[in-house]
Amino acid sequence: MKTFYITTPIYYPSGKYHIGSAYTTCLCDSVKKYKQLQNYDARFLTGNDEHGQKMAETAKNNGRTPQEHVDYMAELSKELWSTLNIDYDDFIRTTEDRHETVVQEIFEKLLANDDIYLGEYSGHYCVSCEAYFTDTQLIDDNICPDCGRETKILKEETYFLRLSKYANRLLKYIEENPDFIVPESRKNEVVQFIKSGLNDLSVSRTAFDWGVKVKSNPKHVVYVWIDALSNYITALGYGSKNDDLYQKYWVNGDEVVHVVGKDILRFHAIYWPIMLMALDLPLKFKLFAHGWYMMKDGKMSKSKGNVIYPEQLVDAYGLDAFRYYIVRELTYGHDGEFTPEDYIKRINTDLVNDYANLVSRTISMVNKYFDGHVKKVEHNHEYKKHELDLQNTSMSVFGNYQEAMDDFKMAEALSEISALVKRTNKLIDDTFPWDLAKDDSKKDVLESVMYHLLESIRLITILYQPFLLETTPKVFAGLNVEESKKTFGSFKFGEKTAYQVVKKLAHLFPRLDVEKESEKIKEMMDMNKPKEEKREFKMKSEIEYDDFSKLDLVVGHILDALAHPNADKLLVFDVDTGDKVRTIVSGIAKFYDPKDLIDKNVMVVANLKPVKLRGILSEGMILSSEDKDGNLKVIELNNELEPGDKIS
Ligand code: ME8
Repeated sequence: MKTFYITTPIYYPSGKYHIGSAYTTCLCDSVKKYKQLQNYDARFLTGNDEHGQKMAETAKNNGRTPQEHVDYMAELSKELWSTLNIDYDDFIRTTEDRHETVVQEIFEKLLANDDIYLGEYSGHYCVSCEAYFTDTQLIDDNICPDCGRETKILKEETYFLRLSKYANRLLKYIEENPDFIVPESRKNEVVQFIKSGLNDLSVSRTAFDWGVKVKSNPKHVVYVWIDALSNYITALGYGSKNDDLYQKYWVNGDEVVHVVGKDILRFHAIYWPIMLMALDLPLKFKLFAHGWYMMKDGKMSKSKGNVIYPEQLVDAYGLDAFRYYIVRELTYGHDGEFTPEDYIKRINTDLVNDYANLVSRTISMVNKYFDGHVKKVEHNHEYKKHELDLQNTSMSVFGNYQEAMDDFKMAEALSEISALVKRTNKLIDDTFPWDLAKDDSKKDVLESVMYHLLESIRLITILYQPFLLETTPKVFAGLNVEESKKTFGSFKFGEKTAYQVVKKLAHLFPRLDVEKESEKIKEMMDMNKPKEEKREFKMKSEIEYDDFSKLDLVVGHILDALAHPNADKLLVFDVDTGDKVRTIVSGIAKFYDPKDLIDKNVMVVANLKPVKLRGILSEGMILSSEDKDGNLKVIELNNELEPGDKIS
């Protein structure tokens, strides 16, 4: 038996998973089921990526320790996958011993081979934004492009992974293995990136400790990517006492596929292969990078109130509708848009009108005309050409479907099945069974037509198995199809020679009212909007009153305000602070028309060391507040206050 190993990315369990994560997971699960139908020994891995500073912060904001948080989220994730009937074989968590000990070994091995070395990361750091910026991003050589504050050069000891050493080998590998990264456009993106020059990658941190400690230097923790990417082999037992699965599915395996979103392409297409090369491990995998589900107003985000959770859709419209829609709507490698209308229309068109309708019409005709029983009849009649056409369509659909599935083109594979459903429905329009039924001499013809409908439904249902997990068993049961006739091997007209259908078919899909149901989905999305969003911010360390009293805060009166002549983000103010009129430069141009601030009383830090911002000396700072989306608003003071009044 050939082996097949498929993986999702390991998800960051920072919050509930939305339909984006569900997309990748459902896609992988459907591919696994498809491969099983092709008689592969298929293994499917998913899991959670539980380390890192952000995870520790999220835990803190939720009043939990990091471990409590990731434990809780692992349970939630597993519950979701169970709701979606995901048949994974293993669920890896990066905080598990089986993973952490091997990551430590991997790190030490790379260190011993000099593929990892200790160095220093130095860059412009903005303390307020907690981020490094490159020279080209900075304003005036040292000003943070985001908040307009001064950055400082920060040096941090860190380990680096040598990427450049392997660049040519990787390029050669990509060239020699044209299917390594698909779609082609993504491959080109990767090749270009490598050719533009690879900088060594920082792979450890000392600023936080929620991660795998470097064994030989425990003040460092392994930074996310070496930790995360290794999951694909640690889950198979690589580096442990029992590495049978690793040997079977990786080293001696036939096919390995990592399915990832476009945003993490580079990590999988460059860092991961280089890690494997450096470890001298076989580079077995193929990479499929998919696009994103977007919303009408851009990315899904809780605060926008445009998030929809898989559980809500499954609850309202059933599992199969969700699993069908989610892999049907994104076309190969591209982004797609989720809209409530499309969701309902897609179910109505493909599943209710075409498939369910075909099945229920056929079963009721077979009951009405043949008391539920028909058999294969060899009969040359006037409608033979339609039947032959249907037979031919089914075989070409089968070929196209497999080709599409092999290339991860789920939407294409499903539209191939839809084409066969439509062609089968057309046989009814071509042959007018209700007329044939009126003529006793046409009984054979009618039976042949009914038989063709049933055989075609059987074939369609075989192809739907990886997607419609609840519906296909119902349809097979309705047609009394035996196990051996549900396989790809039995995909051929005439393989099942007689049918005895049930009197009444179990309920498949209800027809939906597009307007009413779309509204319902919109309401669900609205409900997901946080009622009163808790602000997440990191509290700085406590200060003494003396620290605070070092600030000279005074009332300033804005006399004039202009755009900075050399910087789009900055405004230049003349501010009367009692002692004198100061020039103050502030990074709030994006949020104000300068003239609207003239004559306002504002809060000024008067004893801030003057700094030149794009050629203009700024003698103080005007205080602003920042909302959760990063919008700045100047703190305006009562107009009865006088310039120079002290604030404390
Ligand atoms: O990146 N539509 O985790 P993650 C489709 N831990 N896919 C989406 C999506 C959307 N709207 N939003 C996110 C990580 N994704 C790392 C992976 S693997 C060794 C480490 C996809 O939870 C995204 O593209 O941020 C990515 O493939 C996956 O969800 C996990 O994202």
